[in-house]
Amino acid sequence: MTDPLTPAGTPAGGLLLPQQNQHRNLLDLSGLWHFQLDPGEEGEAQGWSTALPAPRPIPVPCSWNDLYDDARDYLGPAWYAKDFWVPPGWQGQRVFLRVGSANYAARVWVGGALVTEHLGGHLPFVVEITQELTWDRPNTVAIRVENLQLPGRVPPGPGPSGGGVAGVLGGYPATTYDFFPYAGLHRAVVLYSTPAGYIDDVTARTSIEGTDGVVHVRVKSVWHGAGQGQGKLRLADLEADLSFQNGEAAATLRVPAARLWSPQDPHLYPLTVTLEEDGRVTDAYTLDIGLRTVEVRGDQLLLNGEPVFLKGFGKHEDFPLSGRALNLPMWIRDYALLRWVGANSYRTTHYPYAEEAMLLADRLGVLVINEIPAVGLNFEDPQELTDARLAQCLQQLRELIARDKNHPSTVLWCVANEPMGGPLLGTGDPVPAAVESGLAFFRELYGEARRLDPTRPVTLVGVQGGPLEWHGLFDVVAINRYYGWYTHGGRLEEGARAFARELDELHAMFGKPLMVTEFGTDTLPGVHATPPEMWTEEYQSEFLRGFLDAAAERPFVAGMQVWNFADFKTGQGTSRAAGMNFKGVFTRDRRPKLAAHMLRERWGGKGDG
Ligand code: BDP
Repeated sequence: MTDPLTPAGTPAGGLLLPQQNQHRNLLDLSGLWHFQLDPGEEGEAQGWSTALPAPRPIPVPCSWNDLYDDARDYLGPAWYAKDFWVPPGWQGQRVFLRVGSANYAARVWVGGALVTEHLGGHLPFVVEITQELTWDRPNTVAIRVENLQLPGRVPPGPGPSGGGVAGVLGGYPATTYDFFPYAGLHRAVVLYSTPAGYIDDVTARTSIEGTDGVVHVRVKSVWHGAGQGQGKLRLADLEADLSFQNGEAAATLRVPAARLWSPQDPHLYPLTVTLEEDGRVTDAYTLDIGLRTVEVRGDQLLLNGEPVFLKGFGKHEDFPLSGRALNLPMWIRDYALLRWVGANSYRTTHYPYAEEAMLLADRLGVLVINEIPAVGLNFEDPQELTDARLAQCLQQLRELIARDKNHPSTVLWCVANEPMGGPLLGTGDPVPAAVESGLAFFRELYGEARRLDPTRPVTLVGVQGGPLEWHGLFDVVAINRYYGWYTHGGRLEEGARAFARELDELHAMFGKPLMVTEFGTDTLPGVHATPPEMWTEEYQSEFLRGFLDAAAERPFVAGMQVWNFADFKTGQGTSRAAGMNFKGVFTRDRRPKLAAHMLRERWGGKGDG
């Protein structure tokens, strides 16, 4: 019998965030690396994996695009290299290299030997490098990263049918999505060590029985011996024994009078897993978990059994100079502003965000819709492209769930943003063959998400005027709507009425909770008009107000997320002034527009930011 907690097809090893404790070590290789563009694709043949011939300095993590003029629109291969010593105290342990995010395709060499490859720009990958290391001189790590927009990738490059919203908008560099194709090593590259037998993965699932919080924990370990062994789980003053068979063990803890995790009280319990040999602890791993449940009942979304409403935004990992890379000052400021404006949620549009962002969301009580990078899918493209994209989507979904399954803040998985199956925005009917192809594709993704994680609802975000059939497969209906902007321009009231009408139609059609995961208007800061005109601060504010009013009268609407939290960089094109999407309610440097003040009043924002 297949255990649903350890399904086939998950990444070979676990993706636990590395940590330092008395049994394991951690060395962050962030800092200055050597960097070289490789437009002639000669690096592999020329042995750049051992030394770069003409390197320039680059920080890791960082996108390469905003740093050097010739790198701005460059998407081909580029090389990163760094020398490092392994601390002598690590000898006798197993040593791993973990890359937090290499966008999009990566090949990694240690000491000139190719050790791993990875596809997909926003999820970590790990390789053991114990055998490749030297201890008496520095080691060299070289990583080749490229971000070509190829049609078989996810997100796809433009296929024969063009693609996505950006395909309609045009733009340079050509993408199928409406954000800048930042590239490079976007998160930390770390070395970590473990004992020979180590904890490889932990899955903690929580439920509520009366006032008890129940935590079911499954642990995967890698043993140097026969795959048997002992261990323990600890949570507060509770303890349970783990007895491993073939490297796996499970136990359940029951927390009486549990303090449940919620945005109002984001209480976390530290859960510690240990391995033991002859009564001696040989490895330990601690993670903070939240006791909470999420479920869909009828047309309601429930957190801990009570209806919950998501107020918030779609966002981007986007900031000048650092591009899409982990930028902790940005995250700390963004969480402060989410609180200031009274939001309790965001969606990781349109790719998984940094692990640090997820940890902060757990700690601060922010509800996250966690999305794979499936943006710009077009089901009018040939089936072989669809098949290649499905394989990539499945891999990224597995990696995302492996990485983020223990975060209480993740309340929904999202498997795609605005897939297309024909004309957009009501300009024509969906194409039946594309709709069919999408149905098969999404049935598979939905099934995989539920198989890997039966504890969270799953959604798909639909585009205005796109096929509605696909929503029927999912637990929550999520839609992006721009009545009053891309349609009904300049006519706010008419737009809000069309929006309200569609909400009622979708509710009648599906009877499921409905979320509006994008609505917004481009808004130039400092530009005003009364009566409101498109692109002004008044227009944005009134547009958002109209949508919020319509949703407030409809109890089946479980969330309203404004597009976007902040202005962000896009490619260049006629509808993106200065290469920017201006739909932020904050500017790119996080100053509030009029709409931010309106939202704060409406959402009861607290604090001084
Ligand atoms: C939606 C997309 C989003 C775009 C937004 C817009 O999901 O990525 O940035 O429209 O046009 O279609 O601003």
